Amino acid sequence: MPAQITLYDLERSRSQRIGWLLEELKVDYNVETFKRNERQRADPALFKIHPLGKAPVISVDGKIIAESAVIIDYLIKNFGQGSELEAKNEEEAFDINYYLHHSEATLQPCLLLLFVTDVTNKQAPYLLKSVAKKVTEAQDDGYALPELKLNLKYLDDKLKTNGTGFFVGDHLSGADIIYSFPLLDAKHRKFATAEDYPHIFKWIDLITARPAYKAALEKTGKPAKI
Ligand SMILES: N[C@@H](CCC(=O)N[C@@H](CS)C(=O)NCC(=O)O)C(=O)O
Repeated sequence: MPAQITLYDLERSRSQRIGWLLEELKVDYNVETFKRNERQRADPALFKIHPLGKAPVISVDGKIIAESAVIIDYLIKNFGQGSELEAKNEEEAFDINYYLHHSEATLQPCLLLLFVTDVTNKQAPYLLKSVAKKVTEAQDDGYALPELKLNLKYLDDKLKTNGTGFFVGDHLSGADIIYSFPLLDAKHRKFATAEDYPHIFKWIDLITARPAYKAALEKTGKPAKI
């Protein structure tokens, strides 16, 4: 009997990439999409799925799995044998694992900090807006923006050096799946331009043209903008 898989998804979030992976793996799955409130926080109903109330979470035959990097690794190991997504050798497996960690532990926090200062600005009381802007700009310029640029340049160089269009080897891997959220987010929020990061922009064209990527967008809550 095929595995019963449910993707617990949140609108405008990084969980869309798990839908993309499930489409690439050609496995059947259900999607439950949760909403965000006006402060961009997730519907508290997500706490009934996992104690941290975050998305993505998946359930596989009743087993609950959280954290994008763990979910990606688990799905490819369990449903991706012989597929394009499988690591072809130990070196590839090592690189994919590194990128899974880098994306969530180093790149994503820069975007999160910028997201938080943006929400702070939008929600500051009218009379304090200019003060809030000064403080958040100092925060962004002091850490999140330069760190984000450093990481984007690093990844652009990695794509250039690899030379296949993908992050690892000459095929789609978990690295491409995990980076699909932060790199598209950086583009849509105008932190990244094609002039500064040409290889990242070529890679975005490559992944978003894939039929599985488009199919997932029909089923999941879309990321901020497409
Ligand atoms: N490291 C986790 C992060 C999960 C996470 O923070 N998800 C966000 C969506 S992009 C979320 O659920 N936010 C809603 C909230 O915190 O209220 C992962 O990659 O799965």
